[in-house]
Amino acid sequence: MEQDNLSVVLHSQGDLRLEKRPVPEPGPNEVLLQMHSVGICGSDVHYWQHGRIGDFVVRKPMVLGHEASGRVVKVGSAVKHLQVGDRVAVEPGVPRGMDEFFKNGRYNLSPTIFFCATPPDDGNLCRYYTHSANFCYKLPDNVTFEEGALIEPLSVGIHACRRADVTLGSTVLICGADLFPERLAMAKELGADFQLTVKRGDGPQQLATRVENMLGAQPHITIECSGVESSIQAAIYATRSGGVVVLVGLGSEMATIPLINAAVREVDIRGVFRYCNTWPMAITMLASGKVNVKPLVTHRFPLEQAVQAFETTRQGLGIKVMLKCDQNDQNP
Ligand code: 572
Ligand code: ZN
Repeated sequence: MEQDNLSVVLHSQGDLRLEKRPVPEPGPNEVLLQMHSVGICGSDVHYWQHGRIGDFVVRKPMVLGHEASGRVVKVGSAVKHLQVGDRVAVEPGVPRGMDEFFKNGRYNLSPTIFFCATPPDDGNLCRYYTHSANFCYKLPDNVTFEEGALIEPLSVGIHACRRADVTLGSTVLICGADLFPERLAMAKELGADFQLTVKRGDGPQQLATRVENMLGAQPHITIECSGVESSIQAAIYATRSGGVVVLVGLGSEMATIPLINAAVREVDIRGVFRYCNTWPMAITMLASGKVNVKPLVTHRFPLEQAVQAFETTRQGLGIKVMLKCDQNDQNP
């Protein structure tokens, strides 16, 4: 095995380095992965630019990356369901303890969860990475490594839909792609039926009316992905009485929102924290061909050009920037 474990390491705010680290040994319940494709997330760029997200501060060097797929190159002694050569998608959040959240199936809420590239936990933007085998999912032959990496952001969408009780026939408003024409065009290409660009000066109630006029009725559900206060306000006003608003985008700690309007119309406001139990469904969705995430990848860079890739993401160019970690296989 090649011994170079080139890794993308954030030392402190603004100090992103490519450095060689030792190849790790898998523990009994772990697998060693040769990483193949790792997407850059907004949070990776945020840690690079600001050195923190809320209370999570980069205090020691941390490997970035949590949207990942790779190939099993070594299995721990107790691993039963994976073999050397298997292609897998990595679920980056691994619960550490059997607390009440773990026991009731909502392990994403466990306060002690390990999560790739959330300080102090290292991510997987590197050539070789060890991970809990239970949180590595074998990919079918017709699902590419890049689709495997995109299961992570897809999981955020699946979990948001579950939290909102989206079902057949639901009318859903998604707030968040509206200020970037390229993103809006992609949303349309991938299945959005209507789109609305927010105009400067549009108040939240006016926006809600524009949404209703466009759809012919108010949406049952709103998935708010921007975290912007005015967008959360519009989300509440726009949602049909008895409906649900889920908050995916996280903005500032405090927000002024029309809480009484929501209360008297029985509009439920629900939080979303990452995801849990989504990888098996995501794999089924991709393998069936019913969900197409491939067009989301607009840029690819070899791992050696990680800093350029991060700069591309920072500038908001394209949609998903993918890093290609395997020198011998740069395919999708
Ligand atoms: O793909 C998972 C993910 N989660 C994000 C951001 C980007 N990608 N979160 C936003 C930040 N929070 S946090 O609670 N935190 C830093 C742990 O503020 C987690 C979810
Ligand atoms: Zn992310």
